[in-house]
Amino acid sequence: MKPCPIKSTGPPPEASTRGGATPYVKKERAGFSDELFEKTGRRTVPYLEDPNNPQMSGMFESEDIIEYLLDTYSDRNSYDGKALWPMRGTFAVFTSTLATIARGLAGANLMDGARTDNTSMQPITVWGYECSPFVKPVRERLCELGLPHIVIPCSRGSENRAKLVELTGQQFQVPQIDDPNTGVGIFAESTDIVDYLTSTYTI
Ligand SMILES: N[C@@H](CCC(=O)N[C@@H](CS)C(=O)NCC(=O)O)C(=O)O
Repeated sequence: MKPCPIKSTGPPPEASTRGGATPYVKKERAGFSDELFEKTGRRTVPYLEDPNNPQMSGMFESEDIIEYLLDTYSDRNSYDGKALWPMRGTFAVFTSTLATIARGLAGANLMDGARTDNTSMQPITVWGYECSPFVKPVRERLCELGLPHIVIPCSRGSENRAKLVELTGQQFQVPQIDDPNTGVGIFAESTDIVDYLTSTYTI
């Protein structure tokens, strides 16, 4: 496990034990961090579980996760794996860290006023794709509010794009969200979505 380049701004770690024997360092974190800790004894992310593959018991290391996803969900003979080098290893961590710093560590901490029952909400569906500058602020705000969410990836070439168009009857555009907690219905425009999430899920 590599140390996260982004340091926590939370309170200092507090020692705790799990199972009465092994000492773990318990850090006070928001959102689902406690659930992850109870389940695995760790608080590092990413952590992957795959309900499509019950044999896979859970995975922490980002490189292992990428390998697992490529092995399980791609035809590795159909492309040159070396071409993925910018997405992997030190280069990927370095460039991702630059992006995170440029975004002011958005999404790293729970925002003031976030409702304490946010983690109990039904997952909000977000249609988007990772590199979209309009999707990013929405996902950051979901993290800052501690809201569970499901991302439907709509990268170019994905059939999810046609599904979104069919659902909305409008020209393709992301981000869009659907919030089953309020029944507001699917809607677009990143600034409207961020405003909606903030006003609905803060006190
Ligand atoms: N004003 C919109 C702009 C949304 C937008 O332009 N989204 C781009 C993604 S960055 C998009 O959906 N482009 C169409 C495409 O990817 O085919 C917002 O703030 O949400």
